[in-house]
Amino acid sequence: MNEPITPEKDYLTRRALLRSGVVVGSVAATAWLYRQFNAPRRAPVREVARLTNFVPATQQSPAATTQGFRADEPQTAYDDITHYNNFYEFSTDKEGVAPAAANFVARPWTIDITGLCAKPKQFDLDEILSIAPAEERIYRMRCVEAWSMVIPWAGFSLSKLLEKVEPLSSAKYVAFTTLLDAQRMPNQRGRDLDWPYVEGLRMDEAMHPLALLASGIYGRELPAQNGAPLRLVVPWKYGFKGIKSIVKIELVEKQPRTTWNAQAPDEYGFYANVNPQVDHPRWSQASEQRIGPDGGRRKTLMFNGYADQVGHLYAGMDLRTNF
Ligand SMILES: Nc1nc2c(c(=O)[nH]1)N[C@H]1C(S)=C(S)[C@@H](COP(=O)(O)O)O[C@H]1N2
Ligand SMILES: [Mo]
Repeated sequence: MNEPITPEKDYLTRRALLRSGVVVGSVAATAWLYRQFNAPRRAPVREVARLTNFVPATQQSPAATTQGFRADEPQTAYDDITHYNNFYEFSTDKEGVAPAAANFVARPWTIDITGLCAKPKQFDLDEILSIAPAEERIYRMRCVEAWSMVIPWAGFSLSKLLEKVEPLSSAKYVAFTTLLDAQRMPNQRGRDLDWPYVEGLRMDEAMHPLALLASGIYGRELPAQNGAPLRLVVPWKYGFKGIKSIVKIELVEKQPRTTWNAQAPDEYGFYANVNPQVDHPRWSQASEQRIGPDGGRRKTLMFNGYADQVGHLYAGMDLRTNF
């Protein structure tokens, strides 16, 4: 997202441009279109298992919609969700992430939960997955680069995991860390970011029911490129807050260092709440490109459309300074 990667210019790759119909009619464009349509299809993703304790949105209460758990909008195609990725540990090329992550195996896996809590513990993946059923949660996802998707995640509220370790009242923030293993995440050999990737939330944000610990997409396990085996999804914030492949969660007193904020503090805030009124220094945040053939350009909504659910968390805060 920082130099030399220029998202404003590159956020739609040629294939995404084609799908979104932003192609101008001309002889050259026609020839190019012909080549694109006859190009081999994307490599299929490595098959991932169906989630065993999955609860589809259709089996949930109607209240799920008003609570924000179920966006009533066309869902982005699985093929786009799994081939148009930001996951710099594998590649800085969005369509290069899936092939680079194809051999990543997310088992065995543990998550350490430490810091200001009564019962710190190292959890095995299966132990975490058994805490609660994997509920389908259909969220809008808005990347800071001004593109968006609608993704049917599966998982449960992060609060359910945090409650297990009994946070102390002195815990004001939650800090998350991605796996550091250059053998398995090859682009960690380079210096595109300061590894490992780290993110953080204020305690009340982390405890909000919409903050999701995601283990799946479309009723199946998370593919590696989407953050297997467990990642964070915070639908009212820019996508970079949704840290992938988490190995450590720490309860802390002070606001933790976070990767993109440390990389470019005037471009990526700690809060990173979606806000159409606060532009990125290099591009507008007023609108976004929905990925997919019928995606189109649309206005960006305050808190990504979740203001009714989360607005109160920021009452009295200056959202220009705390961007
Ligand atoms: N560890 C890690 N987590 C990450 C990233 C990353 O590069 N590394 N990219 C972030 C960004 S910028 C976005 S938009 C989302 C993309 O998630 P997706 O590829 O599943 O759509 O993941 C976020 N989480
Ligand atoms: Mo992003």
